[in-house]
Amino acid sequence: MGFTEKQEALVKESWELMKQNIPELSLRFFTLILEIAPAAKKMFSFLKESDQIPQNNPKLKAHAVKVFKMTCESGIQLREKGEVVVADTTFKYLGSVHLHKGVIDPHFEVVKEALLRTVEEAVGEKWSEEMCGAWCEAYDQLANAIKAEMKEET
Ligand code: HEM
Ligand code: ISQ
Repeated sequence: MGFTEKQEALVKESWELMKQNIPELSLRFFTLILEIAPAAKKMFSFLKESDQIPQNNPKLKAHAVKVFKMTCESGIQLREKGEVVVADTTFKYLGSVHLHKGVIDPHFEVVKEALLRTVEEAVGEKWSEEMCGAWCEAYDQLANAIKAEMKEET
């Protein structure tokens, strides 16, 4: 299924709103992931020293932002090129990182749920079924590309 101009506009619009509140949203995103799947804790290096989610960890923030940004970009690429392409990294690398951290397919649903909830909270009353569908589609395509590389390496 292609990504429509409307879907691209919705993803871009919400990302513009989200950008104004990056530190809080990245923390919220990460907190939601661990709330949905507490067992995911041990995979993240940011949490090695303690059980508490670090409130001001630059690496955590940078990674979380990257996930939002990549999902948003994925929507744009889907519209422009009909497929997902990534900038400044490769799916091979991403597949490899996730595989070696012990990520498995069902985890992608956890991150998806957390991502959608973070966007929903961030945009407030602008949230709609259509906006949800747009992020959902962009995320699924991105996740599928990473999952495919993970299988390739096993
Ligand atoms: C690392 C993106 C899904 C767990 C990363 C990195 C990126 C990223 C960009 C940093 C790689 C690096 O430069 O080192 C994404 C995207 C996803 C996704 C775009 C989905 C479309 C997941 C899922 C999990 C997960 C489902 C499992 C809960 C991790 C872990 C790391 C990581 C544990 C290593 C963090 C660390 O300790 O340094 N991810 N990820 N990711 N991701 Fe994901
Ligand atoms: C890495 N991969 C997926 C989601 C993430 C959220 C916060 C920090 C790092 C992440």
